[in-house]
Amino acid sequence: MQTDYYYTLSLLMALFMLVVSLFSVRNSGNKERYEKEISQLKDMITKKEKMLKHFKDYAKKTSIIEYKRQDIVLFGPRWSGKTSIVALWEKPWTVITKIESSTAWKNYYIDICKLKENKMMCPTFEVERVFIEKLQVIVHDWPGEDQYRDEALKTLPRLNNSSIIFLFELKIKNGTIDDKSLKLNNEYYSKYFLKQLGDVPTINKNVSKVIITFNKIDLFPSEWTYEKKMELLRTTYEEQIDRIKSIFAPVVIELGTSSRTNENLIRLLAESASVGLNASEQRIFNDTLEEKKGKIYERKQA
Ligand SMILES: Nc1nc2c(ncn2[C@@H]2O[C@H](COP(=O)(O)OP(=O)(O)OP(=O)(O)O)[C@@H](O)[C@H]2O)c(=O)[nH]1
Ligand SMILES: [Mg+2]
Repeated sequence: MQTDYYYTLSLLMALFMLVVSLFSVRNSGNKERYEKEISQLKDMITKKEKMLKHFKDYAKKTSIIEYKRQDIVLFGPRWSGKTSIVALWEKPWTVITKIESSTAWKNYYIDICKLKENKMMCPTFEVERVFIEKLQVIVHDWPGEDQYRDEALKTLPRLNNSSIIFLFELKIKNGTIDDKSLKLNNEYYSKYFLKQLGDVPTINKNVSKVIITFNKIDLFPSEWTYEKKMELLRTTYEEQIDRIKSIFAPVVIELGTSSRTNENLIRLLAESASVGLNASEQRIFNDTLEEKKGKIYERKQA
C-alpha cells in the first residue's frame, strides 16, 4: 500500500517536471520568434524612414509646374507658311527653306515664360516646395488642304478662348499678286467655309482673338512700305476680311509678317499667346518676348 503511494507520488512529480520543462521549452521558442519579429519590424521602420527622407529631399529639390495654356489654331492654304511660323517660334534657328509640306496634323507645345514662382508647404511631405506657373502655347498646325481645314473647324468647339491665325498664301510677280495665289485663297476662304465658321454655335466662346496674317511680305518690292503692302492686300481680300470681321469683330486684327526676314513674327506670337493673361502676367510675358526677339535677331545676323 505504502509502495503504491510512493509510486503514485513519484509518478506525479515526474509528470509535473515534464510539464514544467515542456512549458519552459515552448516559452523560449516564443521568445526567439518575438525577438526576430521585433527586429524585422525595426528594419522595416528604418527602411520606411529612409524612403520618406529620400522623398522629402526629392520634393525639396524639385518644383511643381502648373501650365496656363493658350491654344492657337493655324488656318491657311498650302504653302502659306503655317509650319514655318510655328517652327521659328519653337526654334528660332530653324532653316525654313528645308521645311516640307505637312502631311498630317501636328500640335506644338511651346513654353513661353514663367508667370509665377511661389514657395508653399507641401502637406504630404511637410516640406517647402517651389510651385511654378508657366505660360505654354499649343499651336495646332494642319496641312493646307480643304479636308484638313474642315477637320480643324470641327475641333474649334472643343477649345476655350483660343486664338485663330488665318494665313493667306502670297505669290508676287512684279509687285502684283499672282492669279494662282488669288484663286487658292479665294477657294480656301470660300463663302461656304466662312458661313460654316460663323454657324459654330459657341464660336465667340471658343475664339477670343483672330489675326488675319499675310506672311511672306518680303516678296513685295523692297522699296514698298509696310503700309503700301498691307493696303494692296486689304483691298485684294476685302470680301474675305469683311466676312471674318462680321463673325469675330471686334477681336480681329490684320498683320503682315515674314518668316524670311522675321518681320512681325514676335508681334504675331504676342497677339495670339497673350489672350488670357492679366496685366501683371502681360508684363512678364513682354519681357520674355523681348528676349526671344533677341534670339531671332541673332539668327538673322548669323
Ligand atoms: N519668301 C518667303 N518664303 C517663306 C516664308 N515663310 C515660309 N516660306 C516658304 O514657303 C514654303 C512653304 O512654307 P510652309 O511653312 O511649309 O507652309 P505651310 O502653310 O505649312 O504649307 P502646308 O504644310 O503645305 O500646308 C517653304 O518653302 C518656306 O521656306 C516667308 O515669310 N517668306
Ligand atoms: Mg505645313
